[in-house]
Amino acid sequence: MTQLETAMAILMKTFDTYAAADGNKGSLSKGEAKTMLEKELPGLLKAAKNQAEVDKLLGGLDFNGDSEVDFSEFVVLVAALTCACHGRCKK
Ligand SMILES: [Ca+2]
Ligand SMILES: [Ca+2]
Repeated sequence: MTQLETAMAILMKTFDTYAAADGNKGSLSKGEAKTMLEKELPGLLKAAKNQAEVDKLLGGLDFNGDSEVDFSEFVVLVAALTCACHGRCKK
């Protein structure tokens, strides 16, 4: 596989790993999303100063407001973070 294909496979595997915790593999519940952030994006959580900001971050993930984070919502988060990081790295 190419590097990009590998990156895509890792994204899918990461989502599936955390989404399966409550038996519903199709989406991340709030709790699963929080665990995923703690384990996979600790730097992002550290940047959030308090619980309210963490909640806002988790709420912001759920674009369609169904209280679950599905794969497309997860990918949008990763893409947004990647863009932010890419912009910062270029400067
Ligand atoms: Ca789930
Ligand atoms: Ca959702």
